[in-house]
Amino acid sequence: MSKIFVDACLRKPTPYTPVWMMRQAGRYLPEYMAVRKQAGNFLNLCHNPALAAEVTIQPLDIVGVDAAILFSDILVVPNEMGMKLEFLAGEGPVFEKPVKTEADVDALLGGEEAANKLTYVYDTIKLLKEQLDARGDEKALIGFTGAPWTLATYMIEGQGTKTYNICKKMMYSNPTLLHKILRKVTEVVKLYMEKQIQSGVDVVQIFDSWAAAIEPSKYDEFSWSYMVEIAEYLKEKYPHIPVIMFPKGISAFIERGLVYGNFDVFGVDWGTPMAMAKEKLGNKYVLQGNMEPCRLYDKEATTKCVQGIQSIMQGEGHIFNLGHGILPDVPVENAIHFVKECQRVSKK
Ligand code: 1CP
Repeated sequence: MSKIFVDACLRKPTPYTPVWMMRQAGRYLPEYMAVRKQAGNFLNLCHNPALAAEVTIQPLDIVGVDAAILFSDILVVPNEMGMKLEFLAGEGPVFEKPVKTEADVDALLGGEEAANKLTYVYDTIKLLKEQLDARGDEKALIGFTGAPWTLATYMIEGQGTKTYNICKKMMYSNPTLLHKILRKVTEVVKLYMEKQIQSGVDVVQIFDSWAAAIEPSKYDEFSWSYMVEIAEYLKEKYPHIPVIMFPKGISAFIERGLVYGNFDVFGVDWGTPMAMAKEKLGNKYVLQGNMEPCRLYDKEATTKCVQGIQSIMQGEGHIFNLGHGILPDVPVENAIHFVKECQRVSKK
């Protein structure tokens, strides 16, 4: 039996349109909170393969999604390149010493040396593969990375930012230094994704969550070209593994920068009309998305949106998802409702 999610990524026929949710393993689930408490904190949870595997599987059983996404975080990569990282309660990730100079970049571990430090991620994947195979329900496992640009925003700013002023100052006044950072991260990410594939993930997704921070004329240069390079490296070596690209917030220039590249699925954010994405990209890529995550607060609003997306995509070249991550205060029963509705309205 083949996995419905993998089939959909490769545009093969499926009995219904598969569905998963970005950030599906997380704080809206009381079961997740219990395991995080047991781990002590978020990073300990990422470092503990048995517990990370447990929370990866939770949404399969509780919410009924068709694919599991590896439980980890995009920021383990710069962390293992040598940047000390903490997740502060209520504030999010903080790097103790942001990258400011060429010497700071040179001091970071690169390539194999950094990728080899992420053994706890590969161990989690191996454990998950065993557990998913034993279940026999053919749910796929998605591996992931942050895009080099999105990772660089945290490395340069030291934390989440609303203005991106420190990295944009670098973009315009010292682009060579920004490229040096992006190049070093790209080389680690290529090997990191390759090792995730070798450990057993079925599909990989590249999250460019902060794509919209870059002005359209600079997007290719500072983000998309690096993402495409990673995708092409992986597709050349592992053509059977689908690659999903998720550049969030670029609907204004979706067709310009994004009609090339060797990958399989394009993640559509909630600000992009699905009909427009279909018209511009639907012949080339399977589209994933794109319900506005806050619709999950209301079941009727959810059903309406799911029906609307279905009427556009009609079960062809589509994967249901949210247009960004689920928020922590969404009732679990509403998430279950979303998943059931996607599976119901698309049933062939
Ligand atoms: O308190 C907690 O338990 C930590 C909350 C949390 C969780 C559950 C963080 C902190 N990361 C995660 C897990 C996570 N992060 C996953 C797991 C799998 C799943 O989706 O279920 C994934 C794929 C990520 C990816 C991630 N981390 C992204 C890209 C996706 C997106 O949502 O745009 C980003 C930007 C991060 C950074 C991050 N991690 C955590 C926080 C609070 C942040 C900062 C977000 C910000 O700057 O606004």
